[in-house]
Amino acid sequence: METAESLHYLAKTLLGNHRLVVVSNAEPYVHDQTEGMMDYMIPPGGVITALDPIMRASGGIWVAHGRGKSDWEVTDSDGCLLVPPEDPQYTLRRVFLSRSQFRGYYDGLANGALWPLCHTAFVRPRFDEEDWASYVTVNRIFAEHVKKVIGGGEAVVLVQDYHLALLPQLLKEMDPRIRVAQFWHIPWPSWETFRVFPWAEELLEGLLSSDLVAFHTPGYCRNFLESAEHCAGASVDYEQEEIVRSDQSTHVRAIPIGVDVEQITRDSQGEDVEEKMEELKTTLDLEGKLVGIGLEREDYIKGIPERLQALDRFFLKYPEYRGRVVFIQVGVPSRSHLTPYGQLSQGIAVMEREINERYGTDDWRPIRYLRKDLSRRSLLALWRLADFCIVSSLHDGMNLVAKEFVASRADEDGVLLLSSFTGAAVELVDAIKVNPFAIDAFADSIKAALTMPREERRWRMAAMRAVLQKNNVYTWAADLLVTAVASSEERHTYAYRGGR
Ligand code: GDG
Repeated sequence: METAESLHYLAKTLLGNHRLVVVSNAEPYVHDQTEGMMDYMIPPGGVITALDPIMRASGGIWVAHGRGKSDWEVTDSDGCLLVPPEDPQYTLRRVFLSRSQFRGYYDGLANGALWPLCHTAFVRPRFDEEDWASYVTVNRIFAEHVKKVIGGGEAVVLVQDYHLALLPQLLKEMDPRIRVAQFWHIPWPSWETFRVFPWAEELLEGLLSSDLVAFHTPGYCRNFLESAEHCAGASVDYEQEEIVRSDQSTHVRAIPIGVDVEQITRDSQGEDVEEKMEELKTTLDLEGKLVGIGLEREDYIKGIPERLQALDRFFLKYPEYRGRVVFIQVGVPSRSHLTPYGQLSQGIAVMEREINERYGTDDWRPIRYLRKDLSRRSLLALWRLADFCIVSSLHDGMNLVAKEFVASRADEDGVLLLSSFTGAAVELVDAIKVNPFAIDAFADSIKAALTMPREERRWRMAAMRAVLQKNNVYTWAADLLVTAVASSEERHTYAYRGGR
């Protein structure tokens, strides 16, 4: 099992004289004022947790879009600052994007087209020429920044996610010696779905310039290999998971992201979390109740309406649980200015009200919906209070919430109901699998979770915790780095030999 320290050592040894550059849309530190004083926050999420230690180890450079209100007050004229702010160890270089560039590239192409295209959630992608033009422009802007930070030296560049698919090609065109790996955090669709994307070939061109393209699961890798074959006419070696075009080869690998299990286990047992649990029991009226939890960004891929439908069916079919079960749903507002997200939010509010009116009584409300971003401490407290946690995504690259819930349960109790359509389901085989589209069976699974004997809950949770310990977030970062370096070495040897 890797640790932050072993990763630190590995990064130093492996990188040698190479600069490490991470490029992502989201930045690891966001600056804003709190009560008139300069302050910053670390946005939640696995990518930052995983990559921050390698960056600290290598003293590398992280290039990301600066979105904080006070971001530009703390940077130098190149948009750079040293982070973490109290203990500077690496450079964050902020990319400035105009409002219209951001709207076209991020809201339009990334979240209005690629996000629904890659997830099977039956939301129609929106393809707009102007959004594509912004996407191309912004990818070029990012490439210029990376070029400046590398300054002609040797570098390993880890590109993150679907916002920056053209970056590998742009970087290789600037300097073929740059080693590039792309990690795609969301699913890759079947080639028959992907081929409707009007710029399918251009997007693949961009990605196939990488030495390595990595995904969370072997299924997404397979889809990507097939897309390269059918949509870009590449020659694919399925056994070696390698794509060959002219004199270049690209490795494709499944490198599933993990969480920092040790840290979450420690934090979740802290006194502050226990105090929070007591507070929540009172404020949410949970004393003597069976508690369920759901927690995510309000996104149509997360299956929140389907979950509410299943709870509705559960209270209808199993009236003996009325008055005894409280389901807490945390829905963090997300992308709410985009039409499908606004509609989702309104639909959820209606469902919540209807269920509470249908079954609720003067002293019992079945659904407690918290529409806000909670503190880490509150999240841990809620997971620990839960008798069951539901992750019912219609489709999800990995889903870190499922893993974090398991990591927070050092008591080896609590039941995870997990959608079969998440990347996490490939590893967490001891969760109760649910199909969020099959409402009646989903309702029965909630009943099964509530009646599961303690011994079964214990062995299932213990088995899932063992899986998480074996493949934690540092293992992910180490695998990504090792595979990126190995892939680029092979590609260079291959090009040197003039291809096959
Ligand atoms: C994408 C892919 C893939 C949530 N609410 C609050 C909060 N969170 C934290 C969770 C978790 C993170 O946000 C969400 O991560 P997920 O993986 O569940 O989902 P996406 O945002 O869709 O992430 C996904 C991931 O990339 C990584 O590759 O797993 O499939 O879609 O860490 O704990 N954190 C705080 N307050 C909240 O209210 N502090």
